[in-house]
Amino acid sequence: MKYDFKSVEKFYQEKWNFSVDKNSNQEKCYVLEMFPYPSGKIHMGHLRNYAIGDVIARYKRACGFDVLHPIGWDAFGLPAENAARDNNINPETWTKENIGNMRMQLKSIGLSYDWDRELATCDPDYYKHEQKFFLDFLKHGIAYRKESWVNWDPVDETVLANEQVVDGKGWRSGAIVEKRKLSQWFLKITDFAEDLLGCLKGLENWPEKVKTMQERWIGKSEGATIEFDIVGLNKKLKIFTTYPHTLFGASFCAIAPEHPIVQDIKQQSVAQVTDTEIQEIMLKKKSDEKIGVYTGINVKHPFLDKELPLYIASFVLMEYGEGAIFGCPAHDQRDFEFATKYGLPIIPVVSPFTSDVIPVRDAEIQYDGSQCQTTQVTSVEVLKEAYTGDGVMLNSGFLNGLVVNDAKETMLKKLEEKRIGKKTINYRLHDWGISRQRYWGCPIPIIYCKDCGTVPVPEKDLPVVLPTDVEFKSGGNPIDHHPTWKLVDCPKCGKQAERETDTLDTFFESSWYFAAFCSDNKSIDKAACNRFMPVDYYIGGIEHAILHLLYSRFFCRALIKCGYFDIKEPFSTLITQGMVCHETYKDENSKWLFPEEAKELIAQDAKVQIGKVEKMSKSKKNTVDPNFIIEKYGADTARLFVLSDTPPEKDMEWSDDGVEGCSRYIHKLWRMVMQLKPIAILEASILSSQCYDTGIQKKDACIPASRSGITSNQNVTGKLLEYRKKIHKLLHELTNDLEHCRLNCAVAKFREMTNLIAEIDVETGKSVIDEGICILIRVVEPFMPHLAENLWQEVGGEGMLCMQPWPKADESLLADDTVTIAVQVNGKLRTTIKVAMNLPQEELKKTAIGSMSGKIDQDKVRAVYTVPNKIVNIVI
Ligand code: ANZ
Ligand code: ZN
Repeated sequence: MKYDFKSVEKFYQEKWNFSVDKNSNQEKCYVLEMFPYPSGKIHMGHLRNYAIGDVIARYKRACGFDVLHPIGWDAFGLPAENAARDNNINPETWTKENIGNMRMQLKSIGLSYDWDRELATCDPDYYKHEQKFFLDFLKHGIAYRKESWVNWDPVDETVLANEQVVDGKGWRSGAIVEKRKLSQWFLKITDFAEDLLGCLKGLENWPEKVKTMQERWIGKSEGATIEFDIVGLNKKLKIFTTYPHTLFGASFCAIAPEHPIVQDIKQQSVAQVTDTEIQEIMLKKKSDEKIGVYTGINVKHPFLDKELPLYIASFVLMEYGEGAIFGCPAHDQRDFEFATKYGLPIIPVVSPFTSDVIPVRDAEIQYDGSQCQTTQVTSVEVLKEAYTGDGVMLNSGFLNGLVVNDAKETMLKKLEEKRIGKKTINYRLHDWGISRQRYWGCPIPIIYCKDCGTVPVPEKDLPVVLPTDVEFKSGGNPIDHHPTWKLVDCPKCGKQAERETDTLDTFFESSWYFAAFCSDNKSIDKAACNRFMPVDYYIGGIEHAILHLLYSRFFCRALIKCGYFDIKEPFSTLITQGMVCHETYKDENSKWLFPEEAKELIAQDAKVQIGKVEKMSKSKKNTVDPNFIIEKYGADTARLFVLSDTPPEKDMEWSDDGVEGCSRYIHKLWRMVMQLKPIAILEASILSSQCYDTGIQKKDACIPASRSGITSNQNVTGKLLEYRKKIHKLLHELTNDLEHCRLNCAVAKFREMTNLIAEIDVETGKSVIDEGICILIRVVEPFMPHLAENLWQEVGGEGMLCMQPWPKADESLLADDTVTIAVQVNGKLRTTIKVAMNLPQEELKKTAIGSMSGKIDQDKVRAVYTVPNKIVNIVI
């Protein structure tokens, strides 16, 4: 007798159908895993992600919810274009082939998807909707075009988003990123910054970590904008500061290399800065090294009779605030390092409360003596780093003696009085640049006409479809090189005009796919969205904690503004699953080895260096192919392993022993049920027919496990009763674990339940075994659906197990059977005792008196009163 997982798995995969019932009147539950990029092969991370989602979806279905659990493909993007270039294959062909392969692999895992709703973002049927959104965004002032500096990847020949630049290099190509100025399309996400920030609080079921990351990304700062006069240039320099109170400590000003004023400065005869120097500074932008160059120009201090040198500095970012700062080295670490490097004065203006020592760096202190009071200086010490904390103001004229907060207020008032500054709220978040100079993306539906300017493609002409006959060898943007595609008649004047050849950032597609899944036709359908949105459980990697989630939240707001629907927050519960990790191996020559290669070498006694446990990655070869595991042990084993020992949100380590263990458990469970089958079969069929008749609705419709027609169970006593109680307790706890997505804990519970059932005496415990097995088969189904379905059939269950309701533990079996009783003597509490619930009165009295032995004289007891299960009062 052996469990033939191969044929069983295949059988049920062909049989299952999980189409959502959109006309159902049951409560909905929308379970979604972040959709994959069709790279061609699933990896362990996918398997873990989808297994987690599938357990939740299957569990919710059993609880009576109308579950929407769809899957699709995030199908646009650069790899398809690279493959096209390298292998001379059309990106669409490449993508569709990959999708075909990955669909097969997903099906072999037994995931309960509604395959009818499958979508691929590269289909014109999908992207035509986003071209319409774009036009609507344009109408509502959410999309706009502006000239802007962009990160240019010279190898991939494309614009990169800031977060695609890692250490100054392109995330994919690794090439040093350059700065270029281009006309680009943007979405006004900044209009929604306050709301996106404010609503984070309401996302109670999101990990704190993710919310903090989003909060930092939005980066709200309160401060001031201050205008400085530029000496010799009839212009003002605007700066943004969060430390306006430190203005008296300013010893220089600095601007970003892209700052427009650089052009004016270069015209000046006193200017000292060259283009090469500016380029050099630009390249150092993302590095820790702070370099700069004095422009030869100074600015006037707003309150002191002195000039501050104006620098161009690498650490001043054009994208933030005003792209300009005043530097106060004593109280800002970046300024401190910069000042130390370029020999600029360091003037302390905040003295920590904790010391009467005023930190001063050598004798460099420079201030206007008439305005600054120095009497507080009691001793002098060399300053080693910036002090950014609270304290009392000094060296600061009208601010002296104030604490930091008051000094901020006072300074703000003064700036406003003098009309040289004002209170400002600044966000780190900037508008979302969506133009990409790539082929394999959604065309932006815009036409440029010499006479009419920028003309939106009329709605009736949508979709603007990508050309298929493109050539990738020459680099750059292939659509732009296409001989005819961009030539078009102007929709306004009819003269020849040109199409926009940029395509949309692929984050555009992933910002609304969850809404498209709600409707039958991949569009945004208000009624369908109202039925299924928001996503109740969204599961995916932490790498999407910022951009994808923020863009999706923004998109919902933008779509609301355009009248598409009413859902502001797309994801109720967010689960960010941890990574799958594996030991790493190298051979004698320090070349990475696959685990299989390492094993073989070790078997041959060859030298293998065993390295750290790290995230599975192709580059380190520490990967295990899920297909191989499924092939060898079956999908249920693969699923069970990635769900077993680690909470979903934690990193897990791959272990061959662990997989073997899961496989053994599956075979053991199968054998156990097969052996007990002759006992279980009759009663199980009673259970199943009862489930069917209950007309299940919503979660409270779960059938009580004990209402299974197994009347004899009501009379079991002694050891058998203990088993029943334990089984029901485990069921209760396991259900609770699933409610809180503690999937690994749930696994532990059903494994314990399996061991318990195996212990029960088959002669006397028939009915308890029967009930136990029925419960067990039902609760393992979300985890090991194939095995569970098979066992369900074997014990005579009717229909598909995955459609059966979730069992409900019998409350009466859960109750604790001991109670704590207060023992009083003459009405005063003296001790407590634990006794069996409903202990007969006489026994209770005896135990209570016994508990006081040595403390009271038993002969003197005059009376004993009891309140059942609560109090015993001894009167002496
Ligand atoms: C003067 C100052 C003195 C500052 C001091 C800090 C401490 P957060 O809090 O992140 O908003 N800053 C402003 N614009 C900048 C830019 N474009 N590039 C780089 N740095 C910039 O940071 C605000 C602070 O960052 C501002 O406050 C400014 O330096 C700097 F003792 O102004 B502060
Ligand atoms: Zn025209």
